[in-house]
Amino acid sequence: MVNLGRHIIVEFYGCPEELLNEVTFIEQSFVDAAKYADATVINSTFHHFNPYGVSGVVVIQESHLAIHTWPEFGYAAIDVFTCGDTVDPWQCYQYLYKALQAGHGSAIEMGRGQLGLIKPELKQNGGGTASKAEGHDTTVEELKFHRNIWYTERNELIAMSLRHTGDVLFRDKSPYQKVEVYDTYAYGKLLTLDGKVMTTEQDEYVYHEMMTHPALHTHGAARRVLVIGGGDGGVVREVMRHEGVERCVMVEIDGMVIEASKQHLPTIASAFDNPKLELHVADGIAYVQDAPDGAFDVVIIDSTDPEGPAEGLFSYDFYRQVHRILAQGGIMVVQSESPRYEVQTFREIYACFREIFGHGNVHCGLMSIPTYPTGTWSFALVAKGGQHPVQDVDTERAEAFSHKHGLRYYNGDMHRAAFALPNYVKDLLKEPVKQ
Ligand code: SPD
Repeated sequence: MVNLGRHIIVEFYGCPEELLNEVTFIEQSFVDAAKYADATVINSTFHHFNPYGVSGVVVIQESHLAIHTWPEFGYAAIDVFTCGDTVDPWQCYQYLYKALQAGHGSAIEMGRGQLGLIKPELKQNGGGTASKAEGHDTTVEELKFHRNIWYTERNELIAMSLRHTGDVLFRDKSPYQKVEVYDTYAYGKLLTLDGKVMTTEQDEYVYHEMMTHPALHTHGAARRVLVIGGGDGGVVREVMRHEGVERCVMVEIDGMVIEASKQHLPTIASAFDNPKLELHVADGIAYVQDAPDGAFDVVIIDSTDPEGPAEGLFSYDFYRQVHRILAQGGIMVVQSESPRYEVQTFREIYACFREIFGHGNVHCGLMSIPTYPTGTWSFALVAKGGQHPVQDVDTERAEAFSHKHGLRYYNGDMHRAAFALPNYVKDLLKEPVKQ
């Protein structure tokens, strides 16, 4: 042996875009490639970057395999580095070439650590494994393989990551979006749509309680509730706690979200069998368009972010229709994004509501959701009839309700506190929106 290690720098072109964007697939392929070459896998760390790209490394007893992908270009940059002469990096190359379905691949090999140039005493080691070179006497049997795989949601400037087991509990593509469920270590099961966090078992209660109870308590006597979206069932579960509600209509465009949630998030999807629920797997925009004037006391819009299937739910025309189908004294609630993440969207949403419902009828509430980017998320409570969520609420009733149902976030104080806005949010809502 003339070198301590062998390093091959690999270029793969023409790989299928979907494969290069699947963090779990890439991680598994890399672990398998290492095993195929008879390497001993120590751990793996892989991140998916929403919307595009995977980065990761598999550390092996004999060094490492690493990758960064550009799915949109079908391109993967890979390097395989092995120490000693037990593992042939070209076997990893061959395995990965097939696994990633590369249309074209190229690689160069570099010998690393030329023995002729290094200290004579190290030369005696003849290369060997990393642990031997460092003088450790750890045996292969004592080493345990740890996977370190991360889901990441990000925009150009901000990212939020959750570590998960690496096993995908659910993955399918509906006509509308990609639906996935992962098992995260810190927040339990995670539902994502088109790669964005929708809900997790451990913090879902914040969102679902706040999307529901402030509106129903401000209204005080809602009998007819319409939920648009909300396919995981969390909002409907909360609506059903209100005994005065006689009819709850839910219109979700994507049946796959409902099915995945029933299967993997049963504590959230727990009210689908409630006889008061009228479930439509249909387009919410069309439903609202066809609904009669004044048909609902409360309308809750639990949508994804304003792109993909939810785009039409963030339009002036849609909210005009919602205004029409609300009874006088009715209330609309909308998840209104984050004042810290996609700030322009946040401001546009509120400007639109003010134009339709009138300035004094539009109220912004804040909630703390650790698994949504930045952790600060908002909901808009919009009244048709002048009710004020703080002045017109019976806080004692809200408090008793919270107690009775064992709620974990909403209570009388949180009802009022949610509408107390920091100055930076007040300023955002004051500024005219640039077109
Ligand atoms: N970026 C997250 C926006 C929240 C969308 N709704 C979540 C659905 C939970 N029922």
